[in-house]
Amino acid sequence: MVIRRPPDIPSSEITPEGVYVNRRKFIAAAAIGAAGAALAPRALRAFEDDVDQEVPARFRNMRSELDERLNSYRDVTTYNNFYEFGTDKDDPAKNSGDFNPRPWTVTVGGHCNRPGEYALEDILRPHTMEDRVYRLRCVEAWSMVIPWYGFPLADLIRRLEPTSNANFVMFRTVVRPQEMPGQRARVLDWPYIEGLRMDEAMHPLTLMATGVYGMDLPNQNGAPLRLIVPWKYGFKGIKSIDHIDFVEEMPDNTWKVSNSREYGFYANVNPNVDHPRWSQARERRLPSLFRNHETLMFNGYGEQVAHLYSGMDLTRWY
Ligand SMILES: Nc1nc2c(c(=O)[nH]1)N[C@H]1C(S)=C(S)[C@@H](COP(=O)(O)O)O[C@H]1N2
Ligand SMILES: [Mo]
Repeated sequence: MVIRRPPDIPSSEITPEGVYVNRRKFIAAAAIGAAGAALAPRALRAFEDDVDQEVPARFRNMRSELDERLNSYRDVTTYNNFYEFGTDKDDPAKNSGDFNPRPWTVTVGGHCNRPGEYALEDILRPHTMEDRVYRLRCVEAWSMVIPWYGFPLADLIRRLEPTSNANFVMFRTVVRPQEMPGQRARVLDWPYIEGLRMDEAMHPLTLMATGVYGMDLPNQNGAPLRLIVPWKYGFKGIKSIDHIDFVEEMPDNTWKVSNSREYGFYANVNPNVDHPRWSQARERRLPSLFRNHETLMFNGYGEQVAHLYSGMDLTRWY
């Protein structure tokens, strides 16, 4: 079922390289034209000669609910934010080869009836995996359309039986400086942490992702388990989760701790509230270099989620 290539085997040993690279170049040229290809951002261009992963056929004609085309597997897996592996967009793909997402344990704690240490398999086993095409809108004003693979966080939370004191859920990324070279520097406070209000966590759009394009998550995308909250800026989507805690008070989150003037807890995508240093009105849909898309309120998911914030001043709760 899983077609992912192990990170330690050079791709050239598995894929008929010439065939695939040529096909991909042809597709890219047909889609955006030679001039467009020449303008691809550096981090995407750097992998031009790398071999892409062949993706399952069901993705060939898949579009988002707004009829957007999907970003390529290569875009999704070579242009990343994952500061545990470095701060450049191509660092996570380049520097995550030594990261070992198996075996994996998730420690659950706080206000719930089922705390404990769960093997990843026990977390995943009862759940039915599905494809979910979501826009990912980074606070840095770029975006992609990505077919995640996973299950609703709500289903896991129900199994863990939070008590009435659980107002928020808090997540932590694993700490492994040996395998995560970015953690040897103090760029951020490690571990990376994130949180959701319980109603946000229980919302049916909120996903625990284990894969992308129907295959296991590559390390650079947060293997083996990461959060996706599609109406919020990308930084809420914490990667490589090894702790889940049910808490009473609003928890800290890494980017807010790092700079609370620029980043808040809610981080709802909002074209009307600018970042202090740049506008959030438009976004650059990769691989474009230009802000060629209008940013949509709640990243286009307003009909489903606006009610969660009725009566809240979103310029204050950014
Ligand atoms: N642990 C951890 N999770 C993280 C980050 C990070 O640096 N560390 N970066 C976040 C940011 S800013 C974004 S935009 C998304 C990017 O996810 P992707 O690389 O899978 O597209 O991951 C988020 N999750
Ligand atoms: Mo981001």
